[in-house]
Amino acid sequence: MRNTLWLTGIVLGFLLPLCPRAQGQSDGPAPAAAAPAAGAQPFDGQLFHGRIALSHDGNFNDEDDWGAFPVVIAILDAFGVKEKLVHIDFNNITNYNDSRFESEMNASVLGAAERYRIPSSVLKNCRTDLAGAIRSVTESVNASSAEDPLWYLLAGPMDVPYAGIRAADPAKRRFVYCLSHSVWNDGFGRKRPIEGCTKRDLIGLGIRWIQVRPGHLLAPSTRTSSTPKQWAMFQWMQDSSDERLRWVHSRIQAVGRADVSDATIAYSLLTGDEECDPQKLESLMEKKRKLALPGVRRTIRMEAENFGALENAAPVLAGRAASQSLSVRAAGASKGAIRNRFHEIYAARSGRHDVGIRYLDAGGGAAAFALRVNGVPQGASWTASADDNAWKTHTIESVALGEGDEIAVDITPEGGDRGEIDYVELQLRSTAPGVARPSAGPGLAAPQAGGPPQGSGERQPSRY
Ligand SMILES: [Ca+2]
Ligand SMILES: [Ca+2]
Ligand SMILES: [Ca+2]
Repeated sequence: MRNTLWLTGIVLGFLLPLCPRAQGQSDGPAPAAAAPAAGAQPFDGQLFHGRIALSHDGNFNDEDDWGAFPVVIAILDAFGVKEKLVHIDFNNITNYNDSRFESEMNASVLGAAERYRIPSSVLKNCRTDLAGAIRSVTESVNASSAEDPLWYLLAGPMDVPYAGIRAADPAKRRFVYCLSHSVWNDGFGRKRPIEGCTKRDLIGLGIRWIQVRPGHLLAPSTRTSSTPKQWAMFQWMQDSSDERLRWVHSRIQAVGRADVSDATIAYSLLTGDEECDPQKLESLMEKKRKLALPGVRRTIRMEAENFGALENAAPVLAGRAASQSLSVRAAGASKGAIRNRFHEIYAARSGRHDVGIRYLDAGGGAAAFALRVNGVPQGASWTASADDNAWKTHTIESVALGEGDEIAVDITPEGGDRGEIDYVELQLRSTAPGVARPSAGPGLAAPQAGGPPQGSGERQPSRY
């Protein structure tokens, strides 16, 4: 075992470039100004815009991908977009391996590919052909354009995606959207047995990062088991007349608990709904109900730690107190800022938003904050002067914001209060009149242009 690990380490040393350890001090240039406007609307209920790539572990640490991977493929099948798959890397924990985990993951991937007719040419097993997996990522990125973006669903650690994207043409990377839901996969969080790249490393390469909420509703379980009542939420799958779904259920059972939270990324990509649950999967896969189009998302949370440029500011592991467990703090006593281009999926391309900035009022000083859009100050600046060490939201109402605009928050530390931001959350008030929206397909709800937006239901911001 030790020899195997040692050998693996040698091989990986050649294949995987070292990640820069700069945790956001200055992550390269801000994302490019030009925006492929259509790229922000991946799916209109009928047509999918671009190509899909998947990244999964499953060979170490956690069994969940054995069940989640087949569910992802079943979701893509149910939406009729599985032909858009161009790349799948799996078993992608590169510096450790458990051979029992590896063979279970192989069974899930190969079994899903056979049942759902996924061509073997897109399957890249990182255990047997790591170089080929990385090359496939690079080729998928290089084939990207505004007309044909790549949607890369990251359900494992960042190392293989990083290696593949880093080797790709820098000019193509902005047509790549990386979606992730897990702090652990993102390279942060509680004790990780593996060390590797973080999402900051990927963001530094110039891709567009889309943070998906964790997907707890798809994981009715503890870390090791589910109760009979929790398993019952997936009973419809075991009882299905579709042999494929019964097999998917058997793969979830192999995990030992009902945790398919990785699948929340695919559901979110195709619906704009970040709160998938077993009932919604049943409606989609078993009852085959047409879903309402997401229209325009009313609430969009942009994590501070995902901003393209962190100037004199760095991510801080803040635990449960912060959304996605991370916040951003000025790196020293001098002024800092976070800046990002607005490229979120299913967002209004132009509209007015109430912009809420979640910040910590740390003791020992009154840090000051200010919001700018395209360099223009929005509302008045404010200070964290109560010194009660509480997280608060400062809202600036009715800010005009469109696709590609640059959102910035300036941070001015004072004394012991360095100025700390968790996220920037947008609440849509109205879309701009005359904004073109895609037309609805048969049986789908038509999204509205102008006036109050349609949506898949207002989602209250939640702590997670
Ligand atoms: Ca995973
Ligand atoms: Ca303070
Ligand atoms: Ca955060």
